[in-house]
Amino acid sequence: MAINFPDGFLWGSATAAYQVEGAVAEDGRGRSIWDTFSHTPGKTTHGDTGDIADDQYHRLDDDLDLMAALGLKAYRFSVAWPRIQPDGAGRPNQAGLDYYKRLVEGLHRRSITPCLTLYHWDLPQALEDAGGWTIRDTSERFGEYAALVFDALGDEVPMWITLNEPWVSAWQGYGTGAHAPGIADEAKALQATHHLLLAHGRALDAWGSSGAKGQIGITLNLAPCLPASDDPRDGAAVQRVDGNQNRLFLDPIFKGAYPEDMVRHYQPTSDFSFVADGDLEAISAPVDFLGVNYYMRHRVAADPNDPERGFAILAPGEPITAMGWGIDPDGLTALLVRLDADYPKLPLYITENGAAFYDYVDPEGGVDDPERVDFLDAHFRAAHNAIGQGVDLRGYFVWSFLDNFEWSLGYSKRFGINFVDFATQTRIPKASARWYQKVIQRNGLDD
Ligand code: IFM
Repeated sequence: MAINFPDGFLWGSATAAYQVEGAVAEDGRGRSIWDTFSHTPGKTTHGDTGDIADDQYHRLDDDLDLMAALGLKAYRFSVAWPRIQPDGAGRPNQAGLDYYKRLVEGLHRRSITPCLTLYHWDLPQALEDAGGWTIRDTSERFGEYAALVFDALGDEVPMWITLNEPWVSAWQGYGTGAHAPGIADEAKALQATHHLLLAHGRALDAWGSSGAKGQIGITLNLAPCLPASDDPRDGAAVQRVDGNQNRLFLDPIFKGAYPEDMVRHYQPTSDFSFVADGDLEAISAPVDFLGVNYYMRHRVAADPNDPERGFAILAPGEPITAMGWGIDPDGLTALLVRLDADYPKLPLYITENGAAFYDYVDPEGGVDDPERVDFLDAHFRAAHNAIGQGVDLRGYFVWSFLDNFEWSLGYSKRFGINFVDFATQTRIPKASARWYQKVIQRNGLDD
């Protein structure tokens, strides 16, 4: 069926600083936790690092031209905190600010709306050395950093995101240790959860006093959860996964309280004494929109070895992506409709959705990726379905504009709609990029 999106629907694509910029030691940039982590033997696939990545720092104009050729209406990028404050505190590094000014001006010149994320996981190493997200002070430092960026770019950027996927920063960074800084400690993951949320609150405070124009929100990676069976123990396990992945972030932001079942659940690890008076008011200060990153839905079973606290996320059935993630567009509709029902009505954006597949350059020099076209087609339709059910969805950012550094998996996973030959830094628009160009032009999908 042919479908049309609402007028003005914001079609974009996204990247993040450490995944694409490279130039990690240039123009005064300090070290981040991802520099340290990726240079630690055994932490990333093939020992890959973001030292060069897509070299976007040096190829900015070419990449901007590529965005314009694609017809993008918006580009979501992140600012590397260690470019602005190399040690995470104090006066701003002008060369770092200048880079992002150039990026934002380049977008405006091409009529592409800049969407700026303040934090996409690259904490200055100096702040990690002092305790990182496990301590309150980091939230205060983040508020100061945000104020510097608002001051420099507040008039130029219409769309701001405080944090990208705080669940990943807290639970992969401090819970499993699969991400930087590589700590595996549930109590610390809870502290990090709170201090990240408080950092969001401190950025909102700074936003209020900055006089910056535009809209501000936060991006969460949310995953709907289904029980593996009718067994009530599976139902209880679903509540635990939903609680950790979704409500632990949504509830403080939109309801001003941590979910009671989660506070009880984590009682053996933490008494939540890190929550000080006024924190939840700061965290639940109004935002203009919610950014949703959707990749998968979880099927959850009880863990027979730990029926009270445990759970198992089952391996997805076919089809799956190169990440081994299940392809489930209906999960996106379900998620958007649930957000609309359970939380205050406000504009939503899909700030990331996309997929990794095994892309390669064919003998003619092209990259055909029909799986990605099918994936995006199905998810765009799922989003449209949610709009039809009354959800106020305003835009959609495809992850990612370029193949890039996929964190602990290095360059082994390709999410881009543009192929990157990492040896030469050549970009080749994949078939999905050409397809997306038509979607944008048509503001919808054909039969
Ligand atoms: O590459 C990441 C991105 O940085 C955050 N969201 C998920 C993407 C794919 O794993």
